[in-house]
Amino acid sequence: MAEAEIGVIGLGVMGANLALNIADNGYHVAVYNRTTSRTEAFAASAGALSERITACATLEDFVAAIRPPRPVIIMVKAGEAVDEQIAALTPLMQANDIIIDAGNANFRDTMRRFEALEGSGLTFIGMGVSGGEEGARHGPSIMVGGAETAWKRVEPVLTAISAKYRGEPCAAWLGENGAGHFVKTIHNGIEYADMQMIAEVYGVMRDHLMMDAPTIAAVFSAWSTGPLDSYLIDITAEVLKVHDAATGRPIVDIIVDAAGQKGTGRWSAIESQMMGVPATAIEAAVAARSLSAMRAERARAEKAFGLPAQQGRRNGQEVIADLESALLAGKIAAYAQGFAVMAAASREFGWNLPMQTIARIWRAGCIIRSRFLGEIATAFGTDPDVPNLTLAPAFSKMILDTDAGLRRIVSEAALNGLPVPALSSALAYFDTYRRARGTANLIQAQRDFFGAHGFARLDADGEHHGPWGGQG
Ligand code: NBP
Repeated sequence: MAEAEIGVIGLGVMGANLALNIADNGYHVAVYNRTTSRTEAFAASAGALSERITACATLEDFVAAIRPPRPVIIMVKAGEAVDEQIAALTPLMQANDIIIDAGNANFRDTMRRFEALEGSGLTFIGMGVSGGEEGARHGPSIMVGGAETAWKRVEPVLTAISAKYRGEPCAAWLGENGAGHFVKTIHNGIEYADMQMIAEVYGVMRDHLMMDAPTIAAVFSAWSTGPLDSYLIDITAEVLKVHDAATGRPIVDIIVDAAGQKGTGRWSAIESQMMGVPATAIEAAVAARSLSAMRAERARAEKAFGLPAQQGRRNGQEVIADLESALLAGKIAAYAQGFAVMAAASREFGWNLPMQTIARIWRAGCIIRSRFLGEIATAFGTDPDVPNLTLAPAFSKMILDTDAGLRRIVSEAALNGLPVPALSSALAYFDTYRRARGTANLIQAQRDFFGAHGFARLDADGEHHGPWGGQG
């Protein structure tokens, strides 16, 4: 008998926890996984929740177990696996059933899938989910893209399983087709920038102030009660405190310094470039992960060049105070960039993305959750069309209060050869953005010289060419 109200395909880290979360919220859920042994292991470990879980060995049984119209969440590896699942599922489903891709899809794939399913009678939703394993189990942040009518049909279950910020669900419909996956991509891009800037600040404390991991942990713990209060600062303090059982050393000291990446940060950088909206802190963070992965080359380069001589250092407490400011100023620039990219995409794809809602549903459940996002939500509530977060009065004040610290840290790091690519690109972004008269006049002259591209004059309308003496 079909008694499940919803189905989940894919019982990896995210799917399994999402299914348990759904069952925990009183819904009967059918589950299916490509490898049946994983389905069996999942069913065996579900405990009391197993009475609301129907574990299925075949897709046919899975579809038959769900009451029509069926909402089915696909939570498998992004990319081809999703296309394969949709292809296998489509012939088994019927009109009005809803397929929800909840993985980290590239929003361009999501757009393509919307088109492919158009006219099939099936409804498609592209849904970004953030919060990792813990979030999936106890409340993630959920970013939905698709028809608003489709959202309305699944809103009760999605809001039930989502994180709550002071009782408010962190799940929302953000716009048509690829909107949800686009916003999730930018969320991850911002997450890359946040993590990179935290790592840079850690590097200054470790390699310049020569602090050990537990001492650095105490600094992050102290910051977590101030304006930097966030999940990422909390877990940074936590991981820095942990010691390896085998060696007794802080575990961060024995972890290889090569970061992995699955693509969402890179997609954020690519999309920002495609739209001509700079996201320099995100780009720097993606590039830093790529450079981190080049360990053998870096070791060779250190052998070849050595490290720069230290230029002396200021009082440690002063540096630490500046690091806190630097992190906050850098964070403001990174979020300003991420939100500007979303605003541009919203215009390009006609999504009408609700910026305040995005900030609100990121306040809990997701990896970048923070006090800061509450302030962003307030800023967009006051002025939804502010062109750049730094121009919202509260953030203008915040960045003016902190940019001197960022400037001192970037200078000190440069003098001492400490790489702070995300922080320095955030500073360069702010300095470029705040300067009315830039240097692109020279670029325009160069372009006109070699390519007759023309330029605008400050003192006359129209397009002009320079008197380059025919040397262009
Ligand atoms: P896991 O690696 O834990 O699980 C992968 C799942 O994909 C398994 O169920 C696997 O089935 C299934 N799968 C694969 Br791989 N290839 C398949 C195919 N060709 N057909 C059908 N199923 C296939 O991944 P996860 O961490 O749960 O991530 C799932 C999605 O959620 C991804 O898009 C990921 O980017 C996204 N996400 C992850 C996180 C996170 O923190 N982990 C957070 C937010 C979003 P099998 O058992 O048969 O191999």
